[in-house]
Amino acid sequence: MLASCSKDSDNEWLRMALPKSASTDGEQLFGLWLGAWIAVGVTFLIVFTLIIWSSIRYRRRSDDYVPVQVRYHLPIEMLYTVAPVIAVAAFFFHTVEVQNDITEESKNPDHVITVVGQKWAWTFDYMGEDAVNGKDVFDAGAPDDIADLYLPVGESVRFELRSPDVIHSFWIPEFYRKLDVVPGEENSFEVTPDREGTFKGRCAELCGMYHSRMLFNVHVVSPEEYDAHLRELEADGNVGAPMGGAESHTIKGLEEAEEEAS
Ligand SMILES: [Cu+2]
Repeated sequence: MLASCSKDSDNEWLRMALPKSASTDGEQLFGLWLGAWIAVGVTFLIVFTLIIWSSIRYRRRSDDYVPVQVRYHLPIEMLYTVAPVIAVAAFFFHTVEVQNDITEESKNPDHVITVVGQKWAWTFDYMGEDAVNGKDVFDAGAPDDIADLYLPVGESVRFELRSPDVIHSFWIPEFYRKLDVVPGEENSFEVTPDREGTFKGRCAELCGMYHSRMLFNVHVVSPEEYDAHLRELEADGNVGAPMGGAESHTIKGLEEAEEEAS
């Protein structure tokens, strides 16, 4: 509660702990989130009021008085069987509706970025139309030097998720989206960032010893800055399409730590 008073918190509590959205899916996903909280709140109030009311109204008032014992009350039993089914059906309906909408992928997104999650860092490969002078460029992170993901504001991006080792999960909280990165599977999703800013990305699947170091920075910038960044990557020699930076597989002190642990 106190943390929510901080200037940085930006009234997060008003959004029920969600960060401020940075993608065009935000409104719809937030509607689902808020609707679920309202439904849960209303259900809680009704149930809690009934519990309090009935335990006061029908309490045992003296030692020689036993309240009326009710059993096999068909209407009540019907109610508490049918009501949860209706509630779950409503949640299910709205979830599927929003899910179908946001997981739909366009044939030609403005950008396609291959995201490689490997123990314990991320690599971002900018390919296809984003190639600089015909060459794909990339940004490979390492646990002690996390990668930067650049995205142009207002343009659609498809992330193609790849893992050479174990299951990771690609999560950018401000996009309200995360998806598992599964070895051998080709998971993908699309977003259109709608607000410039710098955000934190994380791995959301406990993937091993240095899972907590699997961070990355997300920079949503103007299309001009985006192009400039890709040219910078090319100038720095980050050219080609590696399936993960080789240095990401080795961590200083890892072998010693593993020996110690075994
Ligand atoms: Cu991971």
